[in-house]
Amino acid sequence: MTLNRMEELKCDGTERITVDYVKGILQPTPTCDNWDQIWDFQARPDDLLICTYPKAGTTWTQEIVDFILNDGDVGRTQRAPTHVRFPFIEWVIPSIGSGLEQANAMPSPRTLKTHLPFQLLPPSFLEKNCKIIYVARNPKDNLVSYYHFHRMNKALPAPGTWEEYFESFLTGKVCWGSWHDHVKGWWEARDQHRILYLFYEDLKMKPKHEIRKLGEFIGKKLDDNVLDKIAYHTSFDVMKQNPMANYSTVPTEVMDHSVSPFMRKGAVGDWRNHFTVAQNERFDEDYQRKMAGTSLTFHFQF
Ligand code: PPS
Repeated sequence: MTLNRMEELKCDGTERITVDYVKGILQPTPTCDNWDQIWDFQARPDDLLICTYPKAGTTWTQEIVDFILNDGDVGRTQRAPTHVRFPFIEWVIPSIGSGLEQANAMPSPRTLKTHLPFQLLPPSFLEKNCKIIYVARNPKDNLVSYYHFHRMNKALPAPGTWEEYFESFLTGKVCWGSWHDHVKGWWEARDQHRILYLFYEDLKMKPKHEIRKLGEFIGKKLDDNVLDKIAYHTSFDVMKQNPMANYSTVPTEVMDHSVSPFMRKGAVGDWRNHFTVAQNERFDEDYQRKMAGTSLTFHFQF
């Protein structure tokens, strides 16, 4: 199966999107077609950017950040769906619009989202010294979540079988490229820029501690009442029921939650329900090789 220009079809609601490469990184074709404008994106000094490899806990972090910025006010965080509150700068769905247009029209201070690897981050974010929050998730759960997301989201190519997708992920032949390169690239950059590097598993294990850390980075002191409120409203079960945070407002022709809900399991260790013993061994051997020499470590289960 070749992923490049796999289907010469637009995402018009019935067919899958096509993919192509930007500087060696696989991207949806509309992103490739708009790459010059995305690269030239003009950040503003008070922009707050949330950056992740896809399915690492972006939406969860966006919800927490919005709650912090709005002092725990539920009504204000429910003013619009996540993708409106946080323009996704490299995202273009021909039938819906582009994150770039949305971001350019947004008044400051802006909250933005990207999945770009560090080397593809529009340079303006670093030139303007913007605050960036990076969230990483252990790759086994990240892979499983991404696989199910491909199944339900027509704005990504069809994943193929589980076995095929497993290989695509390991070889980095998925949109936004290799997980290993992504997490390492941002990890190495964190000390040179205003980057807060967080982990999905920490958010899960000690949510209030991580929410407080986010508050400090953003510059908001949170009292215990607000902290409790944010932890409650950003828990998996509550977010799953919140139409402004669970992507149910996206047309079914793009995201079909009956195939797999966006808010699927929200767990650490679900990979054990998917990986065979042989796949796990192959994954671990590949992981040791690709992650050798980095100080990054992950929790794969509790
Ligand atoms: S995306 O499409 O890249 O923006 O997706 P992203 O938001 O990064 O990842 C979606 C996964 O995060 C889970 N999620 C949560 N887990 C725990 N707690 C909360 N509050 C929460 N919100 C979202 C979501 O369920 C997806 O993971 P899986 O494993 O598929 O359930």
